Amino acid sequence: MKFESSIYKILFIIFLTRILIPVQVSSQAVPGKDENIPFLVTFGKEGKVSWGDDDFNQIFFFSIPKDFNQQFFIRVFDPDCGGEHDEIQGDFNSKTMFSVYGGKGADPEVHEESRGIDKGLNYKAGNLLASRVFGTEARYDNKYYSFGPLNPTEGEFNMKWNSYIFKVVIEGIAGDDGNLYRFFLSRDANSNLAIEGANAFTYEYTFRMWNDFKSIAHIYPYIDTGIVSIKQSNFDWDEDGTILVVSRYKRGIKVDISNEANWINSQIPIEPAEVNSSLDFQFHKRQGELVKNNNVVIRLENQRGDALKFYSSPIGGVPVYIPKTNVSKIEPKK
Ligand SMILES: [Ca+2]
Ligand SMILES: [Ca+2]
Ligand SMILES: [Ca+2]
Ligand SMILES: [Ca+2]
Repeated sequence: MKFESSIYKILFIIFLTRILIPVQVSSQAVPGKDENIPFLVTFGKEGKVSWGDDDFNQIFFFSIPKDFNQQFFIRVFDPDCGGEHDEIQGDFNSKTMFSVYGGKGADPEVHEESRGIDKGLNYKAGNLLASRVFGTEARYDNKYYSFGPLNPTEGEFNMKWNSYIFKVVIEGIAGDDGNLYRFFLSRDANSNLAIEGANAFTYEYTFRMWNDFKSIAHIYPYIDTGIVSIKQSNFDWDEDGTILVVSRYKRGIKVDISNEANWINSQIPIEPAEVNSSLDFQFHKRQGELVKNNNVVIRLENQRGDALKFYSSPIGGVPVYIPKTNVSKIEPKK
């Protein structure tokens, strides 16, 4: 019996390890685990904005904590545009350029142009560390390509976050098809091994919704000190259900939504209780007739017009609404 119980213990520990480790590892996936977004998307520049990408480029930032002193890799899943996952228009003819930048100019907190949201500014600021153009390539279809090895100190150091910042610019340089892809920030070239304390963020998010009714996508903007209101803008939502804002304070505020190839914006007040935490923007799909292959763009700015970041792993965790009625419920019984 004793022997049996120790076997069960070992099995139980293996079971726990299997469950716990992927949770930690997947936090380095971009889009992140809590976002429940299947893919990022970038169309070739000859495409139509009505397919859901307003500017044919996307910019993501990766932060590596200062105390991590090994080489790392930025892995791209399905970087090609063809075969599985991608959105065809006629024949597959899109070419997508992925470029990794570091050094002075890369950090968007210091260099505003690096954010890539003010048209005409040089979003390619920084040192080009690696670049590759992908067309239709069976070799990378449904597979990873790894940029690197990269040294953390090749990034631009950010004092506030005590991290090195890297930037990846994704451009649809030719064709009209949609390239769908994801990232994983890894310690290893050939597998997904998370870097503890690392994160990823963007200022303008262009992504694909799931092709079902039940999946809810999330993005998690961080509310920094001094923010009293924000303006959300969304593009080409195809009137696909509702976009809700949830926080510790908000049960779910509906925001104004776009339809076909238009930007719609609205203001959302921010309460002091929401500062220094993340908001949860929830994307709920319309029921009835399925809106297929819905690509959407979202961006936010604060009351001063500064863009807000969306983190793949929400800072402070996923916010949970605290109902005010609970306050009276926990009053002691008479
Ligand atoms: Ca593919
Ligand atoms: Ca095409
Ligand atoms: Ca792809
Ligand atoms: Ca759309």
